[in-house]
Amino acid sequence: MTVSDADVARLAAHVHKAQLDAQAIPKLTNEHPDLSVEDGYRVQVALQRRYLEAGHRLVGWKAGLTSQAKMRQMGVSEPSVGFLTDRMAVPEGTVVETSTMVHPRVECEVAFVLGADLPAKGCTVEDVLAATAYVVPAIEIIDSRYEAFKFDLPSVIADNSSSARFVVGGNPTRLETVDRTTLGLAMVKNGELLTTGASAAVMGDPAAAVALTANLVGRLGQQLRRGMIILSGGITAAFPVAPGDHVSARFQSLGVVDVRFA
Ligand code: OOG
Ligand code: MG
Repeated sequence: MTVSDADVARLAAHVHKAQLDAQAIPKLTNEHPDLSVEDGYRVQVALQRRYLEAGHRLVGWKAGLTSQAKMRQMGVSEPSVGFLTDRMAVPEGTVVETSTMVHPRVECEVAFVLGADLPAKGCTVEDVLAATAYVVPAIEIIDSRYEAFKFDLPSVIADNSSSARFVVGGNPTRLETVDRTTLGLAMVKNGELLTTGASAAVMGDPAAAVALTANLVGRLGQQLRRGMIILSGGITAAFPVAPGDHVSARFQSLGVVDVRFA
């Protein structure tokens, strides 16, 4: 059964409402078992259009499921991408209201800020290195709109790869001054160490995840542009957060980024 344009529009409206209301819905493939990865992206593009029409601005993109830890946790074996808007960006120091999300989780990532456009096709790690102005440490706050945080690849793509909020902080750092494959990370919640990791967990080199994002976004007819921020994917598994929590990502060389929840 093919997924019509009318189905895509209806599914995008359904996911959009779940995002705005912070209400869990069944994953889309329950109702549309034939929903393909490509259909998932059709829904995501329609969802993006709805946000832009409501006045939100596109500020970047994220790679999802780029580490073994994330793939294992979510039971999905392929990366995905999602778009980032100005309203998802949380300034460091603000307190994030968990009640605006269904079941938020945090993950630590290396964020790339682009000083030049990336090619939409055939993008390589070398292209990413040449186009990156600097990197900063980031905490991504993800929130699946699906019941019990359970999904498959087409469904999670339709839900914008669980994008919800993101916080960047620390020290803007030139990429050539760090070893992209060994950068260490400690993730701390309420003063206690949750886990540790290294940047190599993301495809051996987070810049490879940015190149992959450029190519996937290119297939949507869009492009990673100068000035955009690109989240390269969670290094470790994601952890749930609750009101009162304080989470820090302490990155070797890149510094610390913090977020609090209410
Ligand atoms: C999908 C989004 C994954 C990452 O960094 O791997 C993601 C999910 O796990 O809900 O943002
Ligand atoms: Mg992420």
